[in-house]
Amino acid sequence: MSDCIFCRIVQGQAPARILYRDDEVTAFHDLHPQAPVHLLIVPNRHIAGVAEVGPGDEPMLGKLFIVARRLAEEMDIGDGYRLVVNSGPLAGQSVFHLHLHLLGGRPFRWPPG
Ligand code: DGP
Repeated sequence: MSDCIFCRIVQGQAPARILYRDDEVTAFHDLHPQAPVHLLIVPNRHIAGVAEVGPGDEPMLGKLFIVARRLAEEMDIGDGYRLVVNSGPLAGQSVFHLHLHLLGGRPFRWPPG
């Protein structure tokens, strides 16, 4: 989708600090980091969010987690990190292209705000 910022990043049409890319997913630094490490892992194909995932998406969804785990180790935060998916505006989703936040490098509280 040409008006989707994450599609534009995936397609190399918008700048981002990309850390990982394959034929299914792309990972890059969040523009507004909420922790010393704050990465976003996104499917290359446009999917607006969790509400749109369905049968057939299992490999891609699994890949998001495998890439997150690998990047957490590479970023030296493997001892403790948080994975977040905001689904819908009420939960704070602001970019409507599915993404997994990988946050680390500081302690996190529970419950989240
Ligand atoms: P969410 O609120 O869960 O939809 O998270 C969207 C995240 O995307 C938010 O942490 C900020 C980040 N973000 C928004 N626009 C850009 C952008 O143009 N580039 C990058 N790298 N991150 C962005």
